[in-house]
Amino acid sequence: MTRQALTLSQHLLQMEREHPRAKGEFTDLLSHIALAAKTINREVVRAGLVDILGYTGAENVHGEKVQKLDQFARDAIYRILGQTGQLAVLASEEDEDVIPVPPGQPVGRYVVNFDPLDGSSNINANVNIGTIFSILPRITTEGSGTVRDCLQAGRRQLAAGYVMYGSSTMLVYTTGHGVHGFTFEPSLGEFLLSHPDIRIPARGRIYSVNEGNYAHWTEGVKRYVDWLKMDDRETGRPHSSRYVGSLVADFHRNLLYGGVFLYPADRKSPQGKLRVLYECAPLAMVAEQAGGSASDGVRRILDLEPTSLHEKTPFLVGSPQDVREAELFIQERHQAVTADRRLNHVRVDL
Ligand code: AHM
Ligand code: MG
Repeated sequence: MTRQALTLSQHLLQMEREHPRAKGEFTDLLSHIALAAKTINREVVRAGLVDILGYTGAENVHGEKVQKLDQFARDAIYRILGQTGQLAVLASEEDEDVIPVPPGQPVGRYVVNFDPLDGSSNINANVNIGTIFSILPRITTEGSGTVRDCLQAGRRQLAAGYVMYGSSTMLVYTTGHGVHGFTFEPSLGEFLLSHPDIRIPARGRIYSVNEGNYAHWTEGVKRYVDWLKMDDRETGRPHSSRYVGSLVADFHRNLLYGGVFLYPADRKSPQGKLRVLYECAPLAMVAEQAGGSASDGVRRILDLEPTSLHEKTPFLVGSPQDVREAELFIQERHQAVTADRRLNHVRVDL
């Protein structure tokens, strides 16, 4: 017997019926994100064949070299979402200021913050890369949307998700009703529901961090990672190290298998490397909706109130028990972890 998988559009309509507050216009926005993802995917898979790889020669606002595919992805998202009439304003990791809706388009009620192509240093090696998106309600009431609309705490997101371009291309999203994953079927040109209602394991056996930064870490981070590598069968250590260097790929694997991803603050990058609006807040919403958690070491990522578009934050995300342990080490409260790991939960009784 063959099973008929739901397409993304069918699934979005079903979600609208089950959750009537999920408005049609919002569904329309997600469908257009999927369309942009297909367009970007087409270029990503062709990248090795056509002369599209390599640098444009320009630098983005972070002083990094902009690669052609980054720019293509940014333009595709702007062009396709800009036509929906749903947007008040956009902000992207590649742009210094907010991006107004295209001239002639009506000003809508939603805000999209996005990282067009995350992990772009991996493009030339044919390693997974991704698009990350966050949808917020507009809060200003007059004229075009402004930077205030983009600078909202992550807990106000209406939807968030990512597309991962890899051995197969996947779109994973949440609108606050669980996390759902779709795999792109190239011959149909459709995203098909392959991972309904994803739940992250409460505890994992994987840690993902760039250990090349070890010398720059705080004592708490060093102790945590050293502790994960210790041999202790009773508490399931050592853990395995897995680090792609593409956030979407590292996050996605840990979401399915369980584990923790860290990009902590260090002496070189006192605020960490990853950006609140384009990377951390959307992935934090996905993680929490899947039963996981996300923290800056002390605070919940979704409660951070960003004050500038390109603000960075230390980022711990993944299985809730692992994230809690990492927090305790980072806060130098690791005695609370060691005693209780056997009980399969972390006691915080200091
Ligand atoms: P990017 O937005 O410039 O691509 O940088 C973000 C990427 C993440 O995908 C990844 O987790 C991180 O940078 C890797 O950084 P590092 O090379 O320092 O480990
Ligand atoms: Mg990025």
